Amino acid sequence: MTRLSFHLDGEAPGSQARATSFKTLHTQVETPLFMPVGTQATVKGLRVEDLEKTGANILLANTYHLLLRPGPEVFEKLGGIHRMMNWSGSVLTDSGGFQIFSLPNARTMTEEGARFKSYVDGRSILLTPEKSITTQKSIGSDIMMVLDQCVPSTSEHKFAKDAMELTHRWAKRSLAARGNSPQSMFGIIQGACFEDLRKQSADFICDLPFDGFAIGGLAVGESKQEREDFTELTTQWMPKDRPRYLMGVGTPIDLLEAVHRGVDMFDCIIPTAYAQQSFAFTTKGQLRLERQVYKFQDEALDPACDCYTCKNYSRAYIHHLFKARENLGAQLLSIHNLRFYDRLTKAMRAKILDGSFLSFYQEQRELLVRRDQ
Ligand code: PRF
Ligand code: ZN
Repeated sequence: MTRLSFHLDGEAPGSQARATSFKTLHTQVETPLFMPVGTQATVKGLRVEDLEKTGANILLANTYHLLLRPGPEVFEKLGGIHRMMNWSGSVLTDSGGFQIFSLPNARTMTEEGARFKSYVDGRSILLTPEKSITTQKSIGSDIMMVLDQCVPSTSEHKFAKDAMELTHRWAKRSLAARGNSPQSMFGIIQGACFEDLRKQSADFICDLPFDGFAIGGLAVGESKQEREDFTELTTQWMPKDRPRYLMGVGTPIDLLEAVHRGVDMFDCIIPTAYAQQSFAFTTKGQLRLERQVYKFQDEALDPACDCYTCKNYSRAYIHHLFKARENLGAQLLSIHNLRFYDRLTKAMRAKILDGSFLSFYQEQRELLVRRDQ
């Protein structure tokens, strides 16, 4: 059934954490896995060479943005996103469901799809489940996501239920639109912060022949505790024999908590977006390089890190770049942060496989939330 040759490599005693592996059209993937966000078919400021060195395996690109510009015809003409961006790893395309939800301007949702105005040229666009999938086929991603309706976590029951039911009907239409494409497709569970809806959605979506399953509609306004509780609730209703992906999450501590609750895959703008604001994640907590304390510090961001930035540059130099408003500062921090996320997920995998994940989890829970004073 699945196009991914999925394998469950190990489970952690005393935890829901798992190590899994599967194969996309381009790569062999091992989880836990973090996918850097390359919305516009580029991870901001990084060359593919830099990205490869961070250990990234799958990049996330956005159907919504790429549909509006450059458009599916360009991907078709140039032989798909991998060739166009010179990326030999895998690509997962998000469907546009989340972008529609976050649109500042008015959009109208109907049974048919979502209608909105293009931010590129003001044209009115109707994004249907079928249109999202045909666009993802043109882009040529390894993993396609179904079009869903994400609602705020604070939504009322009736509103969340209607959105969830629409998401279910759209999931079926997305599957039908896949045809015999060799690209994989993941379903998305919605249901906001209601236990009955999450259960209904997990049952409905996980009953369909998807290659993997995502938890959507979290990290959209609920507390950290709620997010963790709903993650744990939802994973228990998901099949063990396919990948589980928590969309749009999160900080290093969020990843640790979600892996402990049975999640395999993540994407988030945090490592690259925080880099723009001078934040670096390290094995000893978070640093904010803009701060004066770094002015004379000749050491690496994280002496335990093997990234290009840590091997070649001091905290003092990066501090200077931020003070001088030079782009290189954020680029160097993006490289470091992505390498940090990659090393964290690989460390979790090693600990799951050698049976020591639970003690690693307890130790890292303290370390990951520290900040520079
Ligand atoms: N749906 C889709 N993409 C997403 C989300 C969702 O619910 C989220 C929620 N955190 C992030 N990205 N399609
Ligand atoms: Zn580093």
